Amino acid sequence: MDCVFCKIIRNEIPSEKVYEDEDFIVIKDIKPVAPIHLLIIYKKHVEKIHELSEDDQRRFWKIFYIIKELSDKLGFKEYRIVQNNGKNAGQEVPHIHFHVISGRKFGGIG
Ligand code: DGP
Repeated sequence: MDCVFCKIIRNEIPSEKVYEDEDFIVIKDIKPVAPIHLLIIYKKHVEKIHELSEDDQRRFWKIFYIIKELSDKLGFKEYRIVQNNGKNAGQEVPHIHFHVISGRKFGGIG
């Protein structure tokens, strides 16, 4: 599959991985917008939230565990989570992922 995140998951493209389990990997974003900018990527190729099956949805509880683990490990306690769904929402890579960004002050969204 010609998807950049699938290639990263298969180790065909190098990335700075900070976490991995059977369902998710977490890498550093190649274009960070803050000192800490992580991408939590679902290993299965699903584009958007509304395409997740019930089984997928049950696996997503782990995102909260991963964020807590990484905030403890990397030492960030205040952070923003961004999840873009679809081109008009700003999604560039059509493979579901969550941005976790931290290390500077953010304003309101919009
Ligand atoms: P989004 O716009 O929500 O689809 O965010 C996609 C993000 O993925 C964007 O911040 C840049 C990042 N990205 C794209 N290609 C690569 C890559 O090859 N490696 C890494 N580490 N990040 C990438």
